[in-house]
Amino acid sequence: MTLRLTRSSAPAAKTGIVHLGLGAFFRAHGAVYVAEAMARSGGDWGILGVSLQNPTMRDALAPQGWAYTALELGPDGEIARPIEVLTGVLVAREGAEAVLAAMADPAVRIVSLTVTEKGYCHLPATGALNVEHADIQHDLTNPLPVSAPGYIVRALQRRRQAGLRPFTVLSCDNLPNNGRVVRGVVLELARRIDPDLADWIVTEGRFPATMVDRIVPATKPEDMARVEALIGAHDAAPVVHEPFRQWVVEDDFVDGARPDLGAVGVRLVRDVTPYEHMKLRMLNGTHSSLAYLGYLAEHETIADTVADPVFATFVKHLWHREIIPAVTAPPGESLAAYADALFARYSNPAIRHRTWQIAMDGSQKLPQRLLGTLASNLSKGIACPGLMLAIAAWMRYVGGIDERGRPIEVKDPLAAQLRALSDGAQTPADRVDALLSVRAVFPEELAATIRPGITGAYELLLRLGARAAASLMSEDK
Ligand code: CS2
Repeated sequence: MTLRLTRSSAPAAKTGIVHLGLGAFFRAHGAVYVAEAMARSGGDWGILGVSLQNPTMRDALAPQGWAYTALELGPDGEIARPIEVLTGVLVAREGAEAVLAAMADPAVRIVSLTVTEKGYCHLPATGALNVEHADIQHDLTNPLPVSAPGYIVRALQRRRQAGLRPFTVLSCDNLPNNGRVVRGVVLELARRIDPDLADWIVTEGRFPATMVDRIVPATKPEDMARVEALIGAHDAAPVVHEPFRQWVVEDDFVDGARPDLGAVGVRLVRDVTPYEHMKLRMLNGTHSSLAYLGYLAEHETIADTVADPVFATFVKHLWHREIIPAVTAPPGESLAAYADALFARYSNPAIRHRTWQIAMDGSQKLPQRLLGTLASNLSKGIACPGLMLAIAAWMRYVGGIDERGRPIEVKDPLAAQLRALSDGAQTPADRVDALLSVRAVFPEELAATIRPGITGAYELLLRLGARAAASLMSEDK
């Protein structure tokens, strides 16, 4: 019988960070940086994880003393590293009081989050709090919250009442200006609960924006078997990731309190915007485009998709003709070199990142990944056939039937609405119109401008299929 992974020693550091949304990405990215920063420079920055929905992570990690393995998968080899930075995991649905108490602990100076785009309960098209959201409605009147913004507001309320300093709120999700988005939803919710609290957050609170990057596919059974073979023990919750990582953080923390992130390669800057534009538009924009088109063309992973010469050409054209013109390079970066590096990362055959996984939650991702680029180009008169095709592929995908007539399991908070709109339309053009009318995704003016282009791309997809349509788009004209 294989032994269970155990922690090498009791946690040395006390909890200084509470992390909301303890998924694979944060455990393979932020948690690793924080562990390294403490190993390098000390400090009490142990991380208490919070699972907002279900107990799976807590139950997997508890018997191993909160330790887990991060398995780096490079094209030419693998490295397994033990990560021992977690001090515990709480499950919010089982006990909101314990989570709020932890967030209100004076030793906690940072609350970080990876709750995915939809966890901010905002309207993706504008960034404003979605006050109609059922969780926000709940949190407005109930002191024990269910949403991430609700936890932050109620915990800040407790800290203010106790005469404590606020914690820094550190969003690590792929949102444009994630600091401003989380600040906006927190302030709006706080204002409706207690205007004085909102004023205090305005003056004392800090919400640095970040750009996070590392490809971390969902852990699969074969990854668990690989880890077990490598470390000689059973780890119930390992993470797998590519070698590359990047973290750019605005250096704006309450009282300057943070781990020594600069010592371990985190870039601390005054303004993260150029990095975040580059990453969201060049990486996440092409990731989503390849996910919808690749899925429809029956490619299981991103690596499989870019191994297909049609999509390799398509994605390169997308970068050079349609995305780079809409990106301002951060100081010292070459966008062409960044695109080449992305292509190499996507081609890493050891990383099995499913197109289906990336296709998830498209309604929350499209605005910052594709629509901003499109709007910027159209205002400059730059044609965008590739981006139009990617959006048309999303429309085809959320219709719920693949190119061979089989059902697609569409995961999206708007899945039911999108499906109903798609099913209710009589013609392909009506279907495009119906989907373009979803204001949470498409601003009115942009919808009107892109309507002819998207309709053409959608009809092309129906006629030729994703692969041939992508091939046509990439022909040199
Ligand atoms: C991906 C991202 O799942 C997705 O939507 O595009 O998770 C991507 O892998 C990361 O942002 C890379 O840093």
